[in-house]
Amino acid sequence: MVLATPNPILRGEKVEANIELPTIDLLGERSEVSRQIVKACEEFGFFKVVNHGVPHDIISKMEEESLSFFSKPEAQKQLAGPAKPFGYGCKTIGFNGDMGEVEYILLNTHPLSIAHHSKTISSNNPTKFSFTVSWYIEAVKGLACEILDLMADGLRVSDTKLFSRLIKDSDSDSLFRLNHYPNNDYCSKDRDTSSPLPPYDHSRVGFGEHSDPQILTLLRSNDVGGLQISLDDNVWVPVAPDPTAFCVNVGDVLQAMTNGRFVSVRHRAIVTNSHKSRLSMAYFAAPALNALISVPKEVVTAEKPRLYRPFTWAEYKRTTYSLRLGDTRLNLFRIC
Ligand code: GA4
Repeated sequence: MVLATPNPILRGEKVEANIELPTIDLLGERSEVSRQIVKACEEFGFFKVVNHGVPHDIISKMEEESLSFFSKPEAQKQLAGPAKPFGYGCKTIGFNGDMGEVEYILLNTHPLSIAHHSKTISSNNPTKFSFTVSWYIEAVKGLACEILDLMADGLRVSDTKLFSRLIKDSDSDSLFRLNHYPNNDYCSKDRDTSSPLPPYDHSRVGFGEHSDPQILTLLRSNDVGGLQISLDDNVWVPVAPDPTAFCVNVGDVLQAMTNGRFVSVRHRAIVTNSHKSRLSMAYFAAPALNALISVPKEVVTAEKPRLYRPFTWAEYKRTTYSLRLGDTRLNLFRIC
């Protein structure tokens, strides 16, 4: 990890330019891989996986379908919206007034839900869209399960399938999100183009800072940057884009299930001044609504007593949706 002198940015924020996320090679020796994953989740809450086994073909087909949708005229895209709860959304995020410079498709990963929404997202070939999404989701779900099992191993949890079982449940409430952030050509319409832009303009937030509520997030982005993670208050670390890798992060539920050993870190997406738009595809692995979030005995000790009260995913989700994007929620479930 290389630490650089922080650059002062707007509103007292700092961006640490040269911190690199831990990179985990899934072809490595199993016990070493699980040790590295645990370390990354404790220190960063984020890591990159390479040699992940998700076929390139699946990723590029999903990217193609996404770009073909986002390149449609706005009026046509609106037919697949609003994303309340699922479908196409533009600029508005959630239900409580959050906004960002982003357009997106949000889907529940249940096959019937995908098939239903594909009819409006891709009216000319819904079967193809639905097939591509289902194919992509099956592949990333497999990767998520593999990573969750490695985590359980690394934490010495005897029930090694404890985490992955939650997302394998056919009633799992996992989500899939396609985010499309505007490019520089889009913003140059309203600005003085005579002076060059800095690589990032922090007044242009694509997706504001937040933590992910679920268990685990697997994000694949194209070669345009914008993702930043918050390691300390007001210090933001840009994540260099790597289309060959998946960026994995711990969600709030996994922080609770590991009794705070793993951290669900706040992150955001900034609109970069690239001529190409950023496309990211996020799989949010979640339990079923009625699942009780339990803490394995191995992570509760005399020195580290239980941090959170038991709750169901439905209860946690309800709290999440009653709050704003940037609000912290897991603290509300803490045992004082
Ligand atoms: C953040 C992570 C996922 O994108 C998401 C988001 C959800 C939404 O866009 O509808 C939320 C946000 C996310 C957390 C707080 C609430 C809910 C918007 C919002 C203001 C799909 C999710 O699960 O939680």
